[in-house]
Amino acid sequence: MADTVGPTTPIELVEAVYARYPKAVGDARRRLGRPLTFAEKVLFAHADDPATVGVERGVDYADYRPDRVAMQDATAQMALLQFMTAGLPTVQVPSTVHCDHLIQARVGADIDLKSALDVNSEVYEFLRSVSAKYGIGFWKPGSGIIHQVVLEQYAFPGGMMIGTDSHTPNAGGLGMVAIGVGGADAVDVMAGWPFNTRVPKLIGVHLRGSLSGWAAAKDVILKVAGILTVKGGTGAIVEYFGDGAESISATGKATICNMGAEIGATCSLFPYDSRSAAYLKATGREALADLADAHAEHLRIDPEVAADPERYFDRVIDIDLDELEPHLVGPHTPDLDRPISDVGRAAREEGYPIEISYALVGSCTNSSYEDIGRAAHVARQAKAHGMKVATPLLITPGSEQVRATIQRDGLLADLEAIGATVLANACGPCIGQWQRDDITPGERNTIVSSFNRNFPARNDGNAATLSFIGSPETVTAMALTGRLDVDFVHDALVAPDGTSVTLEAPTADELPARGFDPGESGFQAPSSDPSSVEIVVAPGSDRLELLEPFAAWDGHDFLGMNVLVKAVGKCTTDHISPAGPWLKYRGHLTNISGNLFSGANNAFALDKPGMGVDARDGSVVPLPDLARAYKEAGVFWVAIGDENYGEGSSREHAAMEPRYMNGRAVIVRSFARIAEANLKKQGVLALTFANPDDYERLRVDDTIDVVGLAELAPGNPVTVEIHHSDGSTDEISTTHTMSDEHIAWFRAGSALNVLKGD
Ligand code: MIC
Ligand code: SF4
Repeated sequence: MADTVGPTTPIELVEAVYARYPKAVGDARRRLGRPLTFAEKVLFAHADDPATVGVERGVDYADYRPDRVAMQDATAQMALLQFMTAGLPTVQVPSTVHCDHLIQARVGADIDLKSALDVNSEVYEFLRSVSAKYGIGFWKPGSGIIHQVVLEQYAFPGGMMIGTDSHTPNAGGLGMVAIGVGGADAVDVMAGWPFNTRVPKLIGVHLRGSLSGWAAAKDVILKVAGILTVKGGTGAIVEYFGDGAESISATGKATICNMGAEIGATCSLFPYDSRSAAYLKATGREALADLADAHAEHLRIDPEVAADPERYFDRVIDIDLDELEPHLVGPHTPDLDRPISDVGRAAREEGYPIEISYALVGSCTNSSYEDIGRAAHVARQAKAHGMKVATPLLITPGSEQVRATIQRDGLLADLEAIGATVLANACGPCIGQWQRDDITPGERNTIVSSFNRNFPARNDGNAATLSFIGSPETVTAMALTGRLDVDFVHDALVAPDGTSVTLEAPTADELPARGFDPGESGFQAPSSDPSSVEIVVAPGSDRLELLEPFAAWDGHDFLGMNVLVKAVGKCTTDHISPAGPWLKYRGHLTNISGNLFSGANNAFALDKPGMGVDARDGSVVPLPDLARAYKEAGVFWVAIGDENYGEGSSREHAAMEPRYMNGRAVIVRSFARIAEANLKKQGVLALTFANPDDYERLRVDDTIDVVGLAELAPGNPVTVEIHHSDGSTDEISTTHTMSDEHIAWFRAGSALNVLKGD
């Protein structure tokens, strides 16, 4: 397999995929007896067996064969530590590792990258050598953020991939079904097993009209997030169609698909069109564009479905792009959506700090040539009037190719001329790798970014920072005003000489007229002599630790468990296993478990996030310490969650840590898709209250029995007995989504144990 892992997807791989389409699409039409959406065509073309694959949306589990696997450095460590224990000589599907998350943003690109190479050398060397040995392509630090590199090099219309990052769906902008997964799912596929997931529901978004003025691709997804909310896309593929789609560039489409993660969607998808072809050609993939043209009928929705979408989709949303205004979402959640014209009013009413302390442009979501071009157009207008930013503006290019090109074409200079600072091609401030020293911890302040997530503490580790999200041009304009309450679209700004300046709506080339400058290539091919590659995990390292298998289930019900935490409200993966300073322990299960639930708001100790009550003596202690104390005492525990538990990231640490610390069940009102899948993979019971009000029954000093485990079966409820300290007991019913295969994982201790045949 190693010979197919190069710096781009080989045309032969795409030819082989397209060759499967006529039969698979024929099978699908015959079995479903109706025309198809584009997503259905891609799914059938990648079904392990299109003739028998499950078809009932939201019910059946199905096996798919993705064309590629992509992993980023923060999640790849755990994925590859698991893969290593499987004992295989090489990966079975073309796979790549991208070093992007571990680079800290402090001073600027060059210095920050050098310091990252130094600080993370042990981890980079581990990832490099594992990649070299097992036939995996390796993208060095500085080459860019995984999703941009994938879009530029690997994504292709009608393909399917999985990636160990929740924003993997970015590749949907080029017509790929690209799904974010935990590392254990990636391990299955790399080991040659199919990717098993629930047949997704289908939400259709009908785009009419065309994007113009200040409205950007970002505003489409902010609007959709406002409509669907953070859980509205759970278990569904969001498929865009309609004439409006073609008014959006390929990179703009990628922005929309990227942020589909924020509404819980399995992935999002655009059809192949002339804008996709233009992007493929501009990124050196002319032959691929020609091939896609030749198969175009399979790479879009059937016309009958587009004409009568309500009949075929589970839900349809209509958006008229002609009427779309620029939006800003936040704080603290990506679905709190307002048009710019309404932000000032809301800020005053809600008491948000009006002055903006930082503005940030870039990330995997919004750092394309066009994005930076539109932001630079705003900057040029300001410069012409002698204006500078009123608030510091940080720019994170998404890839080395974009950085080299925007530098060559003077766009970075335009932004620097108004005072912007350029950071390394990496995640940086988007993932809490931002060393800010302008505020004190706990200080309430407002930031605006063109990123995708705005959970508390996400960017700077400070839960009191109010983070808002908009398009790159919106963020740049807001950096100029420095305030939340200036409607830069309709109102004039004041230049230093007192003249008033009305900003023109930004325009920019979608693709560089002189072609992309590839910059410094960051790709390293796997070794041609794998046996010579040695993988080093130093004993005693605090960054890397080889994995011990989790113990198999002993056949007994779980009795007398404590309630470690009862999470109130949002409990995202950033609450369960925060990133930022903890990113350095992503390859060391013991050490990273020191952050378990440290951001969670616990009903039993609400004064401060991350605190818990020791059921044995009533003392209030940090949750990670409590979990460890229970583990050391041999006590099993459960975690209780509210709606959309585990929303956000794909990090499987949020499931491995509870498992490692003796958590045996997580019982919630509802799960986010990846979080639930990750728990099942690690052998934790992922249970949902049959009656959501039962959440209220849990008290701090309860003990919990989960009974009838010997009869665990697909579709059967699981009984949970809640024993209160007053001697009373509540017996409640919970549901689960375990298939026979998932139950086998639970019995074996984890999915990995099954893979290894333990
Ligand atoms: C994120 O945006 O939260 C991350 C960091 O990219 C995560 C992955 C991780 O936690 O390593 C994601 O989105 O999956
Ligand atoms: Fe990196 Fe942020 Fe994108 Fe996650 S969302 S991949 S942290 S840039």
